[in-house]
Amino acid sequence: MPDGMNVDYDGLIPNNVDLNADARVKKALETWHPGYIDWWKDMGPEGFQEALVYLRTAVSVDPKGWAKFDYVRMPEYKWGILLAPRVEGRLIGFGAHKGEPAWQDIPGEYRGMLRRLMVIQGDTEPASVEQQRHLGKTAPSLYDMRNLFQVNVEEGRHLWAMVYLLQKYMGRDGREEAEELLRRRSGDADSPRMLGAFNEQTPDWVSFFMFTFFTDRDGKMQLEALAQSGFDPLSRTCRFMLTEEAHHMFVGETGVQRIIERSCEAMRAAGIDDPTDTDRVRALGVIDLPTLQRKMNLHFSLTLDLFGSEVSTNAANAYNAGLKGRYREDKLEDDHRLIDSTYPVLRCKDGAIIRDESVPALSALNMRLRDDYVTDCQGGVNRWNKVIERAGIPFRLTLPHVAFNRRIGEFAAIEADPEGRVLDAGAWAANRDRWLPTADDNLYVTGLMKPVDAAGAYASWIAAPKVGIDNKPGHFEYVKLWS
Ligand code: BYC
Ligand code: FE
Ligand code: FE
Repeated sequence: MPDGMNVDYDGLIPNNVDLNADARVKKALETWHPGYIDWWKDMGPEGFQEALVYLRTAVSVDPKGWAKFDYVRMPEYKWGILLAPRVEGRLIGFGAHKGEPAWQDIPGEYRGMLRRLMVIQGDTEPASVEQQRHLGKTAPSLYDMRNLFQVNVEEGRHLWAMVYLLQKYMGRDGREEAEELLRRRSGDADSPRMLGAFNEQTPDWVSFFMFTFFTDRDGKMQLEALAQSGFDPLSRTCRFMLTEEAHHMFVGETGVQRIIERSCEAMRAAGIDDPTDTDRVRALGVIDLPTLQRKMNLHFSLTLDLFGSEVSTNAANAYNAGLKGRYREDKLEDDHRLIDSTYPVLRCKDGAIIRDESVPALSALNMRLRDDYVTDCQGGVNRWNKVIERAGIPFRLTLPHVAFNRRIGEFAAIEADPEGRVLDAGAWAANRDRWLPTADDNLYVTGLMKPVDAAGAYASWIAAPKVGIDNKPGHFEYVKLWS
């Protein structure tokens, strides 16, 4: 078997990194573990710590069959350290060290940069669990509740993944950062999470599905970029995380799709031709499409901020150092150094949005990753629109312009409408409620969030999934609440 295929599943910390042979790191992780469990009990899914949840646990990194499904109490979930198998002879694929053997240890000069990347990545994982901790109480079905908890335990495992790297490769600094990751709290005034979107609330299930579609997709893009890393343990870690991330994206895309299906079906049954007749649509107990559009505008724009500034020396440095590549760097055909090339960047000049063709490609890497992200999002939106189209409803969801509602980067200082027209403050204030969720929208959506906990039953506003998890039948009890 190639290195890394054997998973030691019997110890306290399942792993395929031979922890037993690494007493120092094993001890550091075992010391960190109780604090993690305390954090999980305090900040993890509220009210469901005793429930038996039908979860998949990674027991192997073999692409065919890495997961085992079983009923587990979440605090007893086996959070393990799993890296994709080592590729013999792997070379650094980009930057100043292109063509050199991938590093198995941290190159001293890049310690600070790597530590920052790992800490930021690690910080988002527990943040999302904190943001979602109240949602179990209003789950629209046991199926959805189980998917929420699956996402939550895997985000917990992603924290473990970064903590392992910090503790193994960053010594004492790494152990301190690992403690800090358990100390910060999403939305806390004194000790918030590091990135903006991870301090926002996820107050209802529409937000949850939008978050897993849009924000977990930033996770996918960033992990893809880090999977290209010349620091091989980071690359292998991210490659395995990406296999889990696929499910998070599935939860988001199908969640929104099932909302759309249900809304369209109810509108048709009631003979409603105008999908913007919000009062009539809401009277049916389903979510009107304009509200979904506003929720989408919010989560898309919040997530775009996670790509950092369009023009960034941090991004250029990380690329040059061989630490963070482009999306699918290994599939791109160019010199992988980007010394003399440029990349077109949307910029804000004298209050107008222009396309600047002269930005050095190295400085434009955040913009490029964001462009790849927008393309990836558009694919999902097109699939949602197919559902609306098939139902014969005259409405289409659209991604707002990248300048809309931004707090980071070129457009932070201006206001723009969803078409990308720059607005003065008065025009923004007068129209904001057409584009972002209103107090009334939130009240309506919150009012729909009534728990449905009979096996096989679904809330009024969401369709049943086409197939069950692990091919289970429709009435399967995904969460045993009273055991
Ligand atoms: N909020 O050069 P700049 C996931 C700071 S999601 C607050 O423009 P850079 C997940 C920045 O730190 C993926 N501050 O940006 C999803 C810097 O400050 P310092 C998470 C921000 O560094 C769902 C200054 O502004 N992983 O996994 O090129 C559920 C100038 O920065 C923000 C990663 O992000 C912000 N939004 O790019 C669970 C990968 N943006 O250092 C999990 C690791 C920027 O000058 N992180 N700043 O004080 C990175 O690659 C980069 O740090 C970023 C920012 C892409 C985030
Ligand atoms: Fe994650
Ligand atoms: Fe995720």
